[in-house]
Amino acid sequence: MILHDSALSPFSRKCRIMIKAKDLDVKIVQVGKDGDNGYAAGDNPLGKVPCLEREGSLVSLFDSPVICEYLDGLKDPWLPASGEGRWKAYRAHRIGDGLAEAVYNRRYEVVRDEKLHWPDIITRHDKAIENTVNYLDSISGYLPTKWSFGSIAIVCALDYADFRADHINWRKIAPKLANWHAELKELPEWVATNPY
Ligand SMILES: N[C@@H](CCC(=O)N[C@@H](CS)C(=O)NCC(=O)O)C(=O)O
Repeated sequence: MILHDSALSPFSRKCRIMIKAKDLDVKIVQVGKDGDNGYAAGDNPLGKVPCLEREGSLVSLFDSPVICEYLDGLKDPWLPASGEGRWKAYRAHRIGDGLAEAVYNRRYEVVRDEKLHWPDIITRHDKAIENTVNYLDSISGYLPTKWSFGSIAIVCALDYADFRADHINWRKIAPKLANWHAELKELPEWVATNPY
């Protein structure tokens, strides 16, 4: 299998953490931009990374939550098979991805020529980032201090916020979350996949 990847992408990094933590046989290939088509991300018509190319005649998989669920099922699943725990894990993963999306969308607003900035939407993204970090702080006591289906997304989003939205200074808003994050930062997969 091949993961079409871009090192800075928080969505791709979730997959890299999982591949490493589970020691899966997946080749990770860095892809570049393909002009107006987005990334040259293998068989993904959306032109986005990550994209997982599977062997044989099987179709490629995207977006990242689908890839993560597929990879997770290959070995020692982190995602509970059923019950409330499964929904909690999806929810935590989605909170992480939503945070990364807010940072990503903000970034694409502010890299434009300043005359084209839309202040209301920048504020909207900033609010989403702040509110989500605040919320995560309030539940940080329940977050597992190891990799899980939820924690990979949250950690990748927080690191991406450090990189692209450092004006928010999320550790100041969320000191308990910062302590939680500091524990996961020690894990070898964090160190090996950190691109920033
Ligand atoms: N919902 C998608 C988001 C993926 C995404 O937005 N990837 C960005 C890189 S961080 C990308 O490929 N952007 C290229 C583009 O849209 O042109 C997922 O979870 O996989």
